[in-house]
Amino acid sequence: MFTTAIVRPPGPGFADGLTEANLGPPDLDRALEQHAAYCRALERCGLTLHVLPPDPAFPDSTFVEDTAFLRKDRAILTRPGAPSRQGEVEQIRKPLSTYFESVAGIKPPGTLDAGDICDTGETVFVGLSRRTNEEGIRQLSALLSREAEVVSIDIRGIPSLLHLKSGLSSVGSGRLTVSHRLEGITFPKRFDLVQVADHEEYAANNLLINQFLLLPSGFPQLESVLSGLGYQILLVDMSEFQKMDGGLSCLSLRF
Ligand code: CIR
Repeated sequence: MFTTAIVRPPGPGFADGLTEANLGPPDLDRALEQHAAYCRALERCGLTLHVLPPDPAFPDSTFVEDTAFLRKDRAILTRPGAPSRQGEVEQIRKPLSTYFESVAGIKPPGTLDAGDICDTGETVFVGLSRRTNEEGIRQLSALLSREAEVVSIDIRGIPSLLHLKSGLSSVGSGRLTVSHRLEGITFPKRFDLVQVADHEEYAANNLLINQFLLLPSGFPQLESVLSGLGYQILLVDMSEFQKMDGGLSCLSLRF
């Protein structure tokens, strides 16, 4: 069970963040409304929110998920691959230290964005991406060696896939939602794959929290498949975050 989430609303410079989405500039007021609705959905899942103040110095800092990987009783601070985002990590250390006794970290020359980490429990898939390098994955594997198998997936040659989780989510019980962009990847047979239609690929990033599955709104095909599988779905409008290459999961750190 998750009990808590760290979130950070977008700040005034939100539109200055990194993006290759080509969907036009985001509307900050709308992003703030969407963020507030996202927070309400997390609360509906039973989570208590720890809300950090927006930080104008870091336009991408609303995407808190990328700065840390959290598991049971341990936290691992990442080292984002984009230099403009590396300063976000120190700001997450303090709040995490209030919840976790052990806070480890990825060290140079390793880089790791937690958006590249898809945790299924015993197996942790990690994207070798334009943000996460081999050394970052090696350090993560060493830190997790006693508790999980780390499987690296090379996504560097896949266009328009920023992070592994932009195209892959674990929705519990060994089930994964998978974007067509990952079709060349072979997953271990024990996983049950739910393929996400090409025109709905953004929804391959979703979030299972306790009894609910948070899904971006506007993707009816996947919504119908997942509700048919018995998931209780909460829809969240993510349009302004999508414009900044952000997936639904990246707006929170859950534990
Ligand atoms: C970036 O390019 O770093 C941000 N604009 C978006 C990060 C999204 N992170 C995620 O989906 N985990």
